[in-house]
Amino acid sequence: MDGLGVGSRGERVLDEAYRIGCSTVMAFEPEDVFYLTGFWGEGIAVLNQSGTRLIVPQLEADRARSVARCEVLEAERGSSMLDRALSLVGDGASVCTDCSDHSLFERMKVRLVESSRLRYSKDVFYNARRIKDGYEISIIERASSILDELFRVCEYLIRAGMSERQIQAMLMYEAMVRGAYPPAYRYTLSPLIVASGTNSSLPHAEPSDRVVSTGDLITIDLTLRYNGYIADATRTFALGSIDGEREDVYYVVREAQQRALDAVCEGVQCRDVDGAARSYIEGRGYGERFIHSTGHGIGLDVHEPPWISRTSQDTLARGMCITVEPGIYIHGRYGVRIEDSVAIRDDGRVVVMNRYTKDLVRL
Ligand SMILES: [Mn+2]
Repeated sequence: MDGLGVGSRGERVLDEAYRIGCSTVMAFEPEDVFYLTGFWGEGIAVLNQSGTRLIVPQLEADRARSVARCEVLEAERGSSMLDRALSLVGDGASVCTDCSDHSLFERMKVRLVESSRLRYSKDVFYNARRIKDGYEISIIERASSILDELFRVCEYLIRAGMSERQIQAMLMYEAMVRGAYPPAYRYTLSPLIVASGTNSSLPHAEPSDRVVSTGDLITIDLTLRYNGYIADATRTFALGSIDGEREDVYYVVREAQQRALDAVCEGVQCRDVDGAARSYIEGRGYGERFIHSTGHGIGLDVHEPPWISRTSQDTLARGMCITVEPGIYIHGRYGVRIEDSVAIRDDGRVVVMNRYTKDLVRL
């Protein structure tokens, strides 16, 4: 990470903290620690107007010092790390933290001197992180181009007779040699979604031993991390020739996805981007089968604000990176989803970061 960027990211977080009356920030979540320091690992970052300090256990100290763009302090793992972090908090400070561990939060409260206040706020971090700087966008663009390469790999890799698990394993190999990592998303066990045939009717299917065969739709949802940042894209392939019904649904989703992409622009309400996809799908009679929102922000989390949903109160702005991913899921039979990651660059230009074709590709 570039030092300048990390510095201004800290300023963004501190500005958000001031807005809720806090002058010190304590970060525990790896995404937020990374955002503030450039170090991804076990540690606590403390930020106030005198700068950022990172407290790490001894085993991480060398690694932290080699990458972190701030002062690194060592403490014994556990409560002495917390004590060290709290010792950096001045008397009478108002502290906000992303710590969602209740017992840790209570311990902090007890140990802070009486004149200090502690409050939980994940929004301080999310609000800062929702606007990416040029460096962050360039990383996500590079990550997106790796996903495009992997879709090209699918063209020669996927053959009738392979299991979803085999396809996942081979794609993960291809991803990891290109520098991409599993996203460590907690709500799915597997790093990728490879959903074939009936499994493709489940938006978050886990890869199984199901063997792919001619006539299947195969949804490949690639959510991978690269230099800390997430890229997210989905293509639905056909294995051999598929029936007319499946092909029609494919092109309904494709048109809906294009309409939502066309709606993306700074100043636009996120719910209107959702509406562009949803109203088209509803008009084609599949409204009940579009069972999730149109997209979400991406960055250091797989899903983060802004939310591209029917009820979203968010407005698109320069620096945002989002996904656009409508889908149609016919219960117990098949499903189609097409997803691109999109950036609104700091000059206002909308860039669809995935370039891989959205024509129906027959493998
Ligand atoms: Mn997504």
